This record gives sequence, C-alpha cells and structure tokens, in this order.
Amino acid sequence: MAVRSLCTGNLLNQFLSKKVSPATCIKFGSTWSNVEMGPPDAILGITEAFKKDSSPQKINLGVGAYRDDNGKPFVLECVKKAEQIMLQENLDKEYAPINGTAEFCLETAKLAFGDNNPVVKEGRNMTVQGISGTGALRLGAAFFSKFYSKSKDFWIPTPSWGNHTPIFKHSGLDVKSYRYYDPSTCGFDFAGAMEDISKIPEGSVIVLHACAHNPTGVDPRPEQWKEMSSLIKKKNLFPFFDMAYQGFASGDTTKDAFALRQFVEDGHEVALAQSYAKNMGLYGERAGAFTIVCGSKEEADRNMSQMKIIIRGMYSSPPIHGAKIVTRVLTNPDLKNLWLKEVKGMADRIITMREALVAALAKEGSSKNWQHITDQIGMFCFTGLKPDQVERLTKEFSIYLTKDGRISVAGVSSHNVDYLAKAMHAVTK
Ligand code: IK2
Repeated sequence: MAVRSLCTGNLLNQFLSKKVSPATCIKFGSTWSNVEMGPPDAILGITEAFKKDSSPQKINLGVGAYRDDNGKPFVLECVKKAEQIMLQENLDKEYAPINGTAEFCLETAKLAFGDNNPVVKEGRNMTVQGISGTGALRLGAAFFSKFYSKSKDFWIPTPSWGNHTPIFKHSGLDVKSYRYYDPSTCGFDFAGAMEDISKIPEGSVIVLHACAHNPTGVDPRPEQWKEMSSLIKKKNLFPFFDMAYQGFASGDTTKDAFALRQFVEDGHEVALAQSYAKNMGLYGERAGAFTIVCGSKEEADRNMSQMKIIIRGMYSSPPIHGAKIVTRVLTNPDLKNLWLKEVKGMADRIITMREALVAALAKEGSSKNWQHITDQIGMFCFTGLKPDQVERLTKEFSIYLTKDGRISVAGVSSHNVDYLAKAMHAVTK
C-alpha cells in the first residue's frame, strides 16, 4: 500500500510486474527523490571532522568559540550569577513581545552607541531583539529588501564572514565585494578599499565589520575609519555595521565601538547587527539585536511597526532566556563590572596567545615574518597559510582550521601552543 501511494506510472507498473523491488520503488518514487545531499558547512563541518579524529594531540582551531586555557568552553561568572538571581525570581516563561523586551533593547543600544549618545536619548534608534548576530543580520536584510528603495546591492569586504553572502542573498539582495585584505602584508589594504569604495554606485549598502574583522583579524586604524566615513558619506552609501565582537577585540567595549560611534557622529544613518554570543559567551542562547538609526523618534516608531510585521511572520517572537541574562548583567552595576572584567580577561588571553605563538615559532627556528599574528586582533588570525599547508596541518598534525588559513586564536592555549608552532613551522619551512 505504501509503495502504491509513493510511486506512480511506469515505476508502479514495473513494481507490479515485480521488475523493481519495493525499496527501489520508494527511493525513486518519493517526493524528495530529487533532493541532493548538500555539502557540510565550511566552518561547522570542521568540528565534525575534529570529533572523529582520535589523536590525543588534536586541536580544533576551526570554529570561533572561546575556550579557557584548558581548552574548555567558558561560562562567564557574571552569567552564572545572573542565572542564580533569575532562578530565585521564579520567572514565568511567557512570550516576549514581538520585538523583544524594551529593557533589553535599550541596554543593548546603550552598549553600542554609548549611554549618553543623542541617538538613544532622543529615541531615534529602532532596536529589536534578534536571534543572535545571524538573526539580527537576517532581520536587517529583510527590512532593507522590503523598504530600502535606493539599491539592492550589499557590498561586503573581501574576504568576509562566510555566512554574510547566504544571509543577504536569502533576503533577495545582491552581494558584491570591495577590497579589504592584502595577502602580501597580511594586513588592511586601505588604498584598495578606498579605491573600490569610491567606485561603489550611490545609494548602495556597505557592510562593515565594526571590530575584530572575521576572518582576517585585520581592522582599520581610527584615522582610517574616519577617512572611510567621509568617503562613504560623500558617496551617499548606507553603512551597515556587523558588530559581533564588541569588547572581544581590545578588551574594552568603548574602544571596540569606535568606528560605529564615529560614523554616527559624522551624521550617518547606520544599521547595526549585534551579538552577545562571543562577548558574553551566550553562543547557544541566541541573544542579539538589530538597530536602524532614524531621523526622528516618530520615524523609528514607524520602522518598528513594520519590523514587527516582518518578525511576526518569521518566528513570531524571540527567545527569552539569553535576553534576560543580558538584561540582568547590564542593569546590575556589580554584574556589569564583573562582565567588563571577564570580557577583558578573554581578550587578554587571546592577545597573550598571539604573542606566545610568535615566540614559539621563533624558538622552532622559523625565519618567516609572523608579525601579522600579533598585529591582527580579535578571535581570529589569518595566518597566511596556503590550502596545501592547511591540508598538511590537518592530515599530519591533527590541527583543524578553515581552508583559507584562518585559526581561532581562542582555541590556542599554553598547553598546545608549542605543538601548534612546531606544526606550522614544519609545513612552512
Ligand atoms: N557576524 C560575524 C562577523 C561573525 O563572526 C559572527 C559569528 N561567527 O562565528 C562563527 C565562526 O565564524 O566561526 C556573527 C555575525 C554571528 O554570530 P551569532 O549568530 O553566533 O551571534
């Protein structure tokens, strides 16, 4: 009976005359028989391969998740304390408002733009909770796709976080790219970026990593950001910031918000996606936000009403637990101070590991210039390793990283840094 309902026509006739088996009939006759196996995710697929490796020395430098010096996932103390408070409050599990709670959105906007920024004081920020940074980007993309009439072109840096292109394309936007990284210096191609930006058609959207650029770890200097801001203004481009690492780059949340705040001061109407995955270690809680800086509160209210319609049709309302943790941490002065110390602690450990890796490479006798490892900032380092060298690292040393030579420095520890340096030297000498 199952076979009869699954296959039709010639296939059914062949089955009835016993020329094909029921299994074949179901396989080729089923509704989804034309769905091909997709490739594993470029980043998350690495963890799957890492898990299967039985080497005791294996290292996972693929995914961007912070690890302590013992290679263990790290739950921040401020988060644990916030959760203890929440447990005592015996909270309910009611739905959040469509756009997230007002308190979460206000605190998140204050963190990005600054407590006394006129944008927040005048209520010109349309801020909604997003499902972490990815969800925030996706909401922004949906809003631009529907309401931004000047262009459908989103210009991202080369290279950019691998998920930017699918997120924007999924909303029907066109993704184009401008020069950013210079492989010859493993640093920022400022001249190339400025030249390309000057050629982007007016009205286009330009995507900027606010700090700790992923995957390169290469950020513009403050004076370069200022020049980029005035060119982007002159060209009438719309700056769309992705800030997934506030505090994680330098260890200072104010310093890491420099570019965003500079653009706002320069009079840009910016869009912003934020994430608490890295800086509060809330990876799986999916807490983030999307903001558009508007011309007035009234305009922000109108945008909000439309954004709520988009969210309602997508997932109705956001998850509550992570957002409640964030709100507790940011509104309780003791917890906030503890958080700021813990973010700095994570950033400092990463900076120390960069230095340790360069020192260990020198000790191995590497004559290559590895200075870019310490020049770059944030969770990732674009090592400059070529695909064949990456392949050797994985095959011969059980060290897992993305094909483009990116390593998550958060996966380096005082226990594995010498082994990593030895392996990097072996494949580059
Ligand atoms: N935007 C950027 C630039 C990011 O790097 C991320 C997080 N990426 O981390 C995974 C990896 O590259 O290994 C995000 C946005 C979104 O992160 P989330 O959705 O987890 O908040």
